[in-house]
Amino acid sequence: MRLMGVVNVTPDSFSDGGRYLDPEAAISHGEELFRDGAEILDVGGESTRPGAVEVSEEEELSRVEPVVAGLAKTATVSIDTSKATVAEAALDAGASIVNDVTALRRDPEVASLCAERDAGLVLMHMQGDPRTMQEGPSYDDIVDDVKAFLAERLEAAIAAGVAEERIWLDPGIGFGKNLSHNLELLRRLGELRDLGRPLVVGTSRKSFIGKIDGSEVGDRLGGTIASSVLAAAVGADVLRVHDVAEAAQAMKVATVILA
Ligand code: HH2
Repeated sequence: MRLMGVVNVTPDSFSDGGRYLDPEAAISHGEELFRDGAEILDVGGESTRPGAVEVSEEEELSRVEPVVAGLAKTATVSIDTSKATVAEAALDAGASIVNDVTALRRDPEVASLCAERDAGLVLMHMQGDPRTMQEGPSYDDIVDDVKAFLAERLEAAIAAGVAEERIWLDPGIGFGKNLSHNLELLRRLGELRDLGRPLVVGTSRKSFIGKIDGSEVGDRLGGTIASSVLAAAVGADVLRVHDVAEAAQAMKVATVILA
């Protein structure tokens, strides 16, 4: 089990927007997450929360580049972007994984870039796009549909030259899903193991937790931990979290109990 710590260099991320917009603040936050147990630091310069506005390439680049450069000295860095230009600059600055929440649909060049540079690639499921994704999401069977999508995107990435062993898959908790979709995906996560690739799962502070207990975004640590530990128990390999110290402790205790 690996932890991916979230480093958002944005003014508007749903849970920590504006806190780490200054590169120095973002770097020291990432270093703290590394000390707390994050093996991977996921640096992002564009929010994907429902209704988020897109930022220009230049703006996104100027946010993430110094932070990637600063953190790549310490940890494995992934760049949370769906733009090949931003991904390329981040790889140049020392990142080694591209985390594309659009799974190559926004910019297919991301695949050839990862192939050329032998970079890791995270392909995530999302129904619709961040502007519209929460407007009545619907599926025949949430797990079968997500699985078919990820299988198709995995094939597309391989066809574009990305080595299969470099690809991780993510069901995209909260991306074009209602509460029962999110819960069913987490419950039946193990079915996605048939795809044969490591699974990344991000439940951290997400609104499905608030829908269960009415909690505000800053008060969802318990729900984050519960859902992360259960996701790990049913097959997640990488947990993408904001609160790395707490997730690391929870995982350590869960692992020792189950050993
Ligand atoms: N969730 C968010 C962003 N990127 N990437 C992957 N692979 N999986 C996720 O579940 C995922 C992701 C949303 O969280 P956050 O980065 O905190 O918010 P924002 O998009 O508002 O910056």
